[in-house]
Amino acid sequence: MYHIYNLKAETMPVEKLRELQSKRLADTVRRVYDNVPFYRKKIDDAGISPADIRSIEDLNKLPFTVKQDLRDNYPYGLFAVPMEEIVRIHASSGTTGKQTVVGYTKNDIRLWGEVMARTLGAGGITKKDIGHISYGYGLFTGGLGGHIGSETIGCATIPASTGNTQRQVTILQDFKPTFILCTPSYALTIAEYIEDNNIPLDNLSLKCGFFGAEPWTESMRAELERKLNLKAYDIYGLSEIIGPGVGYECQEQNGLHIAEDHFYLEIIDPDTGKQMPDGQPGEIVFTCLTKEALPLIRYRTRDVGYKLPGLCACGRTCVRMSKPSGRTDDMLIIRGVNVFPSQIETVLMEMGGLAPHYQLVVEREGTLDRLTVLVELTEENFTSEIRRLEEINRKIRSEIESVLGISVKVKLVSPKSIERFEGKAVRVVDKRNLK
Ligand code: DLL
Repeated sequence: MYHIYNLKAETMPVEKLRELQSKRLADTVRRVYDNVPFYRKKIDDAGISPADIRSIEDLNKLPFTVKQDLRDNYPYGLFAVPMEEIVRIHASSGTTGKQTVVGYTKNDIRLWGEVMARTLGAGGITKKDIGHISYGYGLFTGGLGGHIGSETIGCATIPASTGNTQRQVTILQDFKPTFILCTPSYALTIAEYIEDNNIPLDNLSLKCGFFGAEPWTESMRAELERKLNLKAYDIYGLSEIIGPGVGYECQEQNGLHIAEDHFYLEIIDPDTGKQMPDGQPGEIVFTCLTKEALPLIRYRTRDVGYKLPGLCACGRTCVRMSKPSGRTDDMLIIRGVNVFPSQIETVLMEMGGLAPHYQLVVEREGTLDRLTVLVELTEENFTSEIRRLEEINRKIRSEIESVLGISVKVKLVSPKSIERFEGKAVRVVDKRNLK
């Protein structure tokens, strides 16, 4: 049996859903036009008026919003309500420039609780469960987002936050949480600690984990499920839209259901802005249909994914999206070839016998880009025998080269030498200084 937190909303007939989205879109556009000078100007410049937006089909008449727009209006310029209505501020720090600042009204916080409760509910969580939240608490939305979902369902909620893996593992053993939330890379660190300290998996009571905030592959899922003896669900979201809770997997583990009564999904060709057909990858774009404080219109996420065709066996009617394969700005262009770190992760994990820790270093030699893949050996295959090491190196190189179609350098490093991350992992070190 599939567990569904909000049966009415999540299984609404598609026609009714479109009606609801249409009404909500028209309301939102009117609201941003009246309250956000930036949107008023953008809509005027596009030669349209809020009255032209009557149905969700009219969405493509509206201009896109990009991250730079948030920066240009830093910190509060895109808020659609007066500051006295704001009850929470979060921010996400990108790799460049100022933080992206986001705000929530009381209703937005309630909405966050609702969509995060749907997310956890989709993994079968009920109020009888105990939740261990190991995303960072703070300006990052992971910790408090997971927290509010768990409390909204009525679970006993442990605000463990990140760090101090030994203490995390003690809590896992003693407090007996039945589900955990953290980044997939931190889940691996926890799994590694458990393995290194010979802690029997029977000491843990975890049924499932909700992993997200960074891209991860199906092979990583298999690894986490095996090492932690749980079901690993992908969860997706971004601060600008609400935080975690935008997309979530159900027990089918086949695509992320989008809470599209609140966040409307489009997949576009990043060059032309045109809609991509189902199944074809492109840039993920969201429109907030009910947010009060920061209702972004056609926000270009720079994440890459595609819509899955057809309905899911679980009965939810909302659209499903693929696991995001990466960000357009994480995508490396090496000698003209597009490379996502996730492609390399898949190769390494499918080869077996390698630690799931890796890093990509990009350098420029003269006019040529060189990609070096640092791969961590496990204790089992760590050896001083040069011939054996060369053999492993050659095998990894040829696998990666056949998938990417470009030559790469592979550097084997000793076990545990690649940095471990408590939050989002840093997979790419780009030393090219492109700007
Ligand atoms: O990472 C919100 C979040 C917290 C999602 C906890 C899931 C769990 P930001 O810090 O604003 O918000 O970063 C958003 O992270 O645009 C993606 O590039 C990436 N991302 C988030 N979830 C996934 C995922 C949070 N499941 C950015 N798969 C997004 C791949 C993800 N990338």
